[in-house]
Amino acid sequence: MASEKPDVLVLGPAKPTIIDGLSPRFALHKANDVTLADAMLASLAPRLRALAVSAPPGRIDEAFMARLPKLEVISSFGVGYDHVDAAWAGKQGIVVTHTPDVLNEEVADTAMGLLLCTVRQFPQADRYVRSGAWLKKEFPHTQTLRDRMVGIVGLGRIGKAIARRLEASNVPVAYHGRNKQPDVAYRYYPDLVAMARDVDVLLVITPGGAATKHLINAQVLEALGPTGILINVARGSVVDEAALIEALQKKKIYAAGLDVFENEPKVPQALIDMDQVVLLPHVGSASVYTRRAMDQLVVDNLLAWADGKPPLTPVPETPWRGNWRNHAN
Ligand code: NAP
Ligand code: 8YV
Repeated sequence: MASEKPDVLVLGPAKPTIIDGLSPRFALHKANDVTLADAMLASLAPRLRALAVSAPPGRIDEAFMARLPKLEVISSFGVGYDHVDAAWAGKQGIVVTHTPDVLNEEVADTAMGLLLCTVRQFPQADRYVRSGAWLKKEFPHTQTLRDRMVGIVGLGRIGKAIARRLEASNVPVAYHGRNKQPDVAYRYYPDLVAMARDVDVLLVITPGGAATKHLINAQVLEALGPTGILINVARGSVVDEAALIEALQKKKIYAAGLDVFENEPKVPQALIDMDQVVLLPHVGSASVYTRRAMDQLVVDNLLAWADGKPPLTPVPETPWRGNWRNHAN
């Protein structure tokens, strides 16, 4: 029997902040991924108007959304929403929301940590102490940030938070994106290969998806050169992983620090085997504090929807047009 409360399908793990925040107002239905949601859709689809995505649960594509004729809102966890076909949703009047800004500082901290670990080899130094090698000789001296310029690929909300940290560390910054930003003093490179040639570190923090797929390819890595370092905190899809492995193996670049991978959580053995690579398991935003703020924003966007108010953080492809599709309040 249909409940008085509006139905919400929660796709992904049942996180306490999301479940506790939504339960008082909504009748929740939970499925860990889109495949498991399948079985529920037969009965839910005709009346379901809202999805909460608590972690990327597989692709929320046209085929999935088209089965939900009443769908009005998808409140998705994470600033990146490459798992949702937002362009298609926008054309149907479905609003997609995400969780920008609340994670900027955390991800920027992670990017700086990963950069320092890669340049100064802190994980390798930690392993050195634990293995007892220090008892025999001093840890070899490392590369430094002192003589390096960093080229940020994607100077958006998070990119700017990273740039501020680099400025505070007296590290010169340049950036590449599709557009020159009028209020930004860092040098702009419309040509990514030209920037790769001029800088010593490429730090990638663009969105994922088709538009950025393999933006960092063999040519860019070649231009970065044998002393160059690649840091990727964006999406695995942005870097051609096979080309990166080859560039590292053939010493065409010096080192890499990676938080994201093409086929997560699978990391190619070739990367695991290389000592000049620092690997993190996609932990850019993964502190208890920041993840809670992201979860809360998932909740708050749905509460806004339930109250007939504008979404707090819609994605650009689904801008607020003044009313919710099918809304009856
Ligand atoms: P944002 O504010 O939208 O910034 C994205 C930047 O990328 C913009 O400066 C944009 O500049 C540039 N860009 C977009 N498409 C591009 C393209 N095709 N080629 C070159 N540059 C392009 O996004 P944000 O909030 O900073 O987040 C950025 C991304 O970081 C997310 O989408 C997500 O994929 C990733 N992320 C990863 C983690 C993690 O845990 N590792 C955590 C959070 C976010 P133009 O428009 O001028 O091109
Ligand atoms: C999350 C992220 O780790 O916000 C993003 O785009 O990549 C991260 O903050 C990711 O959404 C977890 O699935």
